[in-house]
Amino acid sequence: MLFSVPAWAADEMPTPSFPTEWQMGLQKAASPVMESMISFHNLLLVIITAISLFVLALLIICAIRFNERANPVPAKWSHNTLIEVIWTALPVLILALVAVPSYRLLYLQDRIEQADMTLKIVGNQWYWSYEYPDSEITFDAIATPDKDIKPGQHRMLETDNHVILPVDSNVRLLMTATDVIHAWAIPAFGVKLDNVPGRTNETWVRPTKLGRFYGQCSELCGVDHSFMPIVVDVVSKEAYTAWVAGKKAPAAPAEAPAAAPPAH
Ligand SMILES: [Cu+2]
Repeated sequence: MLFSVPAWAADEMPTPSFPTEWQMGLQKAASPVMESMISFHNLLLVIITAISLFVLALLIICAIRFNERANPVPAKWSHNTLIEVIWTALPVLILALVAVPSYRLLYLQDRIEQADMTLKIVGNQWYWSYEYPDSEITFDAIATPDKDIKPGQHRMLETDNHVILPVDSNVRLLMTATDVIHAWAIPAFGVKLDNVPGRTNETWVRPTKLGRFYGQCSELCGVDHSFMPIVVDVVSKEAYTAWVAGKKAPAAPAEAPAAAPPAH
């Protein structure tokens, strides 16, 4: 099977979410799930920072006020009902505070009721196969070897064929594998799910930004695990429809023969 890179998916696509040097925090969100993940992450960061500082303060107070020199005759009392109720109830409240958004996020990621389209993702040692069951499109995506990386491209992250998704559409993601467990992951989408042979896992994404998004196989799957990059081009709905039409009509001009396929 020969597939060309469509003209509008040429090398100059923007990358709204990409790791940068000295980056703090997570990649920029490009889906509602990732936005929720980032706000949950920020909430947790506040809570754990406050707890850590509080415990550190207690330790410092104990070390200064109650060391042998400062406090030669220690008090003998034990038990204090009020403080024991507080240090039991407060952690429970904090855990409840964390649990509510945590479960909400878990169920948000789980599945989408009203999907506009379906993308089936199959992990193989060591490349990805993609199927668009609604449009009967199937192709493989093979990592671009270092020698073929062009200026501006990203080593170990490029593939010969790209996943094309329409912007602002609910995409059901079905994941499976043919050999061992892989995991399809795009940080900007907040998607990371195991591709398990013999079963189908489901999640979803609603890409909210146009551009090119990168991911990698995230389950150690063998010797070429690190050579299973993922490239997703999020395009306008019109461009997506044109791409599907081009794939369906084998003789269409958009289906010009690809350049020499990478040696694999
Ligand atoms: Cu893999």
